[in-house]
Amino acid sequence: MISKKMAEAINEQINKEFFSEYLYISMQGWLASQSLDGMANWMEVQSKEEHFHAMKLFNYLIGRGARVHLMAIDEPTNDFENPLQAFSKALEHEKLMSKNINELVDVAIKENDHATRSFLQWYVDEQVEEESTVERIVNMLKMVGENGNGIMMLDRELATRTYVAPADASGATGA
Ligand code: OFO
Repeated sequence: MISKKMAEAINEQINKEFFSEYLYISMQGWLASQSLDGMANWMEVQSKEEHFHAMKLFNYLIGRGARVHLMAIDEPTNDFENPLQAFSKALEHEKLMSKNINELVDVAIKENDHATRSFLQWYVDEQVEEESTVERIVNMLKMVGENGNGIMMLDRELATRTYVAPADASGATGA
């Protein structure tokens, strides 16, 4: 049986993952309002990944015999000055999520919960990938600056991203 402290910490992380989903949907909406449909698509896929992250934790808690306690989701930022600002905020957010995951691992270590420690490794690895993917986009946006052609080319590239449910579903439903 999972400890009360560990279950509470995972419940909080579920809320943070749902907030991430919400934040990326808000960025999707703003980018779509700027006719940057490729970037909006990228954010939509990102939001689905966050939904998966939340549900994977949700299913893990249930599998360990704990109760899931869903909490209110905070309102995300809805307006951005430009695509660079939106993606920079996404990068800042992913760095915060990496910190949250590390803190969750710290709880698992303190609670001597090897099963949760092992389960969380997937998130540790996922965060490394997420940070580097968003950082690449931020760097490209910095490179193109105000150049309309460059923005359009990047928008076209980001239109190709598709959502693929991770193979290691651990009982979570993908989308
Ligand atoms: Fe992109 O963060 Fe979830 O874990």
